[in-house]
Amino acid sequence: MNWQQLWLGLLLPLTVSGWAVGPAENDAAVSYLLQYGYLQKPLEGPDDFNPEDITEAIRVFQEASGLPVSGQLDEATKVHMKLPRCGLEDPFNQKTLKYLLLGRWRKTHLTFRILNLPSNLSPHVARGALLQAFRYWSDVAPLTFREVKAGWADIRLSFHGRQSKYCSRNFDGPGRVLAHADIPELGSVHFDEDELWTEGTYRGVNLRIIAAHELGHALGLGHSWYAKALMAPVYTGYQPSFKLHPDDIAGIQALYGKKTPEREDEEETEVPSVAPVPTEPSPMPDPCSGDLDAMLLGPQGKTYAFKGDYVWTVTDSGLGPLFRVSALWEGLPGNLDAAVYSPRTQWTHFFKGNKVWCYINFKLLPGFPKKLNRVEPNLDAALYWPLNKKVFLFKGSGYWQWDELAPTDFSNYPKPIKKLFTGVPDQPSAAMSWRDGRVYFFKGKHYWRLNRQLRAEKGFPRDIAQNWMHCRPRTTDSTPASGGAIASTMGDTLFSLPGNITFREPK
Ligand SMILES: [Ca+2]
Ligand SMILES: [Ca+2]
Ligand SMILES: [Zn+2]
Ligand SMILES: [Zn+2]
Repeated sequence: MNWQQLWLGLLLPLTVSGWAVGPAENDAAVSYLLQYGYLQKPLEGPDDFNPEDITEAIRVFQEASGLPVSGQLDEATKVHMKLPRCGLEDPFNQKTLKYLLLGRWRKTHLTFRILNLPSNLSPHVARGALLQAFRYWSDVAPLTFREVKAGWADIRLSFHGRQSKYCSRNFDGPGRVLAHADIPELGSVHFDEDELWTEGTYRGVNLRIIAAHELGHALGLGHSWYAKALMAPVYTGYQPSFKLHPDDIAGIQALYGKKTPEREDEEETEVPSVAPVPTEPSPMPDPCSGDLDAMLLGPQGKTYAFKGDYVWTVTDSGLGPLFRVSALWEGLPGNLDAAVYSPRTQWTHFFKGNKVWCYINFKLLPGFPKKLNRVEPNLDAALYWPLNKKVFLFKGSGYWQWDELAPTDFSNYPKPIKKLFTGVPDQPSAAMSWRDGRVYFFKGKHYWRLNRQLRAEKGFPRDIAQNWMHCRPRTTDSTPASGGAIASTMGDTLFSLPGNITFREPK
């Protein structure tokens, strides 16, 4: 028996009054309840819905929508299900009925990039609406948002149609779903290109209000029970004097705290919120450039890539956001020479100039940084080799082998890299042993994979950007024009959004 028969056969007797809808409408209602998280598909059995669950789902939906609670698919409920809304689910906070928190950025100074603009609104007006959307949140919480016109940004706004190569969620043409966004710390905010985006009029869909709602998600808020809240799932239309609802404000302040007067002064100066370092940060690197200072297979098997003042994680499905190095490892400078984690000791060593830092997880061990004195300063790279449980340090054409737990006689070092590692370049920019038990060397835009005999495998070097950083091959016209011009191609092409592109593990 399929669910439709179940619905008609079992639910009908429970909902006799006013039940004059056809199967197509039931169908639409159930898929709505499923899509927005009111109804869960049972794990086993195809589409085997319990009619009581459907009634309960309708009841919750009616309550959340401020409708008379009947548990029946009445006219008001059907109309409400057709209202334009956000594409995200409604897993409301059923305990407190307050705002729901979905995640949080570990920093409060965020960058954003507008990758393209809607075609029916003047770029100037559209940009103004998007910038104001950020302002609603930065007015009530100690958050700052800085626009970047190129390279990586924490929050990336773009418009796409029914399908996008760069997004796993489809849009549905004009009406219904208007936009969707990722929760922290992913940062994608997408608008349905097929809507009539407007500003300052009751016609169409107000870009500013929808953008503010989606930014709420991007900052970590879920949907609110309060129909008047910005974070309510349904779009209630243009409001000339739009303001955040107290529930929206309470939600964002639960995540990031209240905006204090002192912090207000800082807003323009972009002071890093965590572990300020005295120097200005270097520009955010583009992970797709392929250039690296260091690579690290850290605790819990996490892969970190370092460049300049920034570090990001590399996963099978995409890249994590870029963090200041000092935001993760307190007291650690950027522009590192080398990094290595040893599962044997749990120590992570970082090298820069003539200094070495040692952390366990993200905690600096007492007495560090220390001066490097038995190996040369300005190392190129470092790796841990699980087969002999030693740390290897590289500089120029030479290497040192170091036992972390025993006094090491370095008098025979450095030895030529080529004596132990075959087919790899001198002066690597980074090196590591990875989860697959292989050793990797990185230099410039290329990397080499070594077999267990430490010999570079056939088919290498390969491209770091494509195989590690999830970047698509660059084309000359893939960067959107800056200055508010409408870009015809999605700037997203330079970045693969997590979850959308299958990771080709380096072979
Ligand atoms: Ca739509
Ligand atoms: Ca290096
Ligand atoms: Zn939403
Ligand atoms: Zn999308």
